[in-house]
Amino acid sequence: VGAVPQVDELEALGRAAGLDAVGVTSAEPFEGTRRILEERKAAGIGADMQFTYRNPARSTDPGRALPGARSLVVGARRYRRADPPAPEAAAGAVARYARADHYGALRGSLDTVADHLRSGGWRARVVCDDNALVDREAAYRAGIGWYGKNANLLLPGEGSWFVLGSVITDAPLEHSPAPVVDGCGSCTRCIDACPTDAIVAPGVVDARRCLAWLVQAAGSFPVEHRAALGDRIYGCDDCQEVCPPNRAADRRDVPAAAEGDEAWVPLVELLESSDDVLLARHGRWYIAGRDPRWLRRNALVALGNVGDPADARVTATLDRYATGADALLAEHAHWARSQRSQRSRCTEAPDGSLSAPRTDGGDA
Ligand code: B12
Ligand code: SF4
Ligand code: SF4
Repeated sequence: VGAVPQVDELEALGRAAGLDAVGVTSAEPFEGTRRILEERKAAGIGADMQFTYRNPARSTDPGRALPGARSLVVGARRYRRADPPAPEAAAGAVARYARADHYGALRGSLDTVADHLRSGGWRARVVCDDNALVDREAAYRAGIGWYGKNANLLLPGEGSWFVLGSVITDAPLEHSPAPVVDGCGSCTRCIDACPTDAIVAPGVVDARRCLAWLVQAAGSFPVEHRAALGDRIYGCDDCQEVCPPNRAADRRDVPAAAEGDEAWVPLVELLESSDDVLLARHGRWYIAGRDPRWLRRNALVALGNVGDPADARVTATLDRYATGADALLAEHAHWARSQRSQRSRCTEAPDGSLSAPRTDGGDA
């Protein structure tokens, strides 16, 4: 093998390939994270998620992903872009990280670093949103950011709109300085803003209540969280939208939306599309069992929450599902119809917001 690459050189290479931050840490197992994963799994907080929860001993040991691993070169890539205009028809909202293939872009950047290491005779493997490694902990150890109370990793002065990944290598690289110190202070905005109270302690998300998991999970959407889903069909950004470091970064500079950014999906159209069309359009997303039925389920709930009560196409679509052969989707369509008719009984306030009609007969 050649000389051990300089960290500056790898960082410059990574940045030129589109990374916004680069750090290096050792490939020692993440013992504390393994214990946390096991504890949360035992407490039920991990729901029935697989991913890194499937085998905590594996997902916290870089040496299992690349035998002989000595270092991790960790990269962060920004995914925040401006919102494209909302369509007129009832539309399902897509979280920012899922509007384009940001993981693919990050992998591409990390591949450049991995190729450079390989060209010097070292071994290198890229992992990013992979079951093989817990990405946030790698980034924390590499000094890229701190753990926010919403569990996301925040970059100093930049916030959390970043996807994270690593190059695991057997090169004995010099490590970055110590992890970044906490930047949340006394703020609790994310905890207060979570629509389902899923942040059960600072840095601890209960997946059983987190909308970002519930839209991905198979099965019935829990009735108690359906109204909170609002117009979302994939992902949830509330605990990041309210975050002051993100807001400060957003005020400074937000790149324009890119061609093809998929921030909205017309709901009736989604519900009228075939499996093939849905998988061709949204197959990049994590959909349990790659079964578009779960996307339809989300769309039915969203249509109940935001579909125009006077729109005949919405009515026809909900009726078709409510009387269809799929009992689970029929139940969601029934819920959506009743949610929609409750909303149509609401009165419109002068500021345009909807409020429920008074039922208490009071005059205060
Ligand atoms: C499973 C998973 C989920 C699950 C569970 C999320 C979770 N909090 O664990 C669900 C489906 C809910 C989810 C949602 C989202 N996810 Co996700 N997800 C993952 C995945 C596959 C594994 C995460 C994991 O192992 N969690 C296990 C637990 C143990 O980790 P943790 O919550 O981070 O726990 C740490 C903290 O608690 C901290 N800690 C310990 N003690 C204390 C004490 C205090 C006070 C604090 C503050 C912290 C702290 O240490 C723990 C262990 O390291 C990773 C990809 C990967 N391979 O790593 C992406 C990943 C974490 N997700 C990501 C994203 C973008 C999201 C969403 C923003 C997407 C969206 N808009 O809908 C949401 C955010 C929800 C949230 N608030 O966390 C990014 C995060 C990027 C970032 N900057 O942090 C990742 C890293 C994907 C990637 N490669 O970029 N995700
Ligand atoms: S992603 Fe949404 S539901 Fe999950 S913790 Fe954040 S605000 Fe709560
Ligand atoms: S909203 Fe406040 S507490 Fe939550 S992650 Fe952001 S800075 Fe930290």
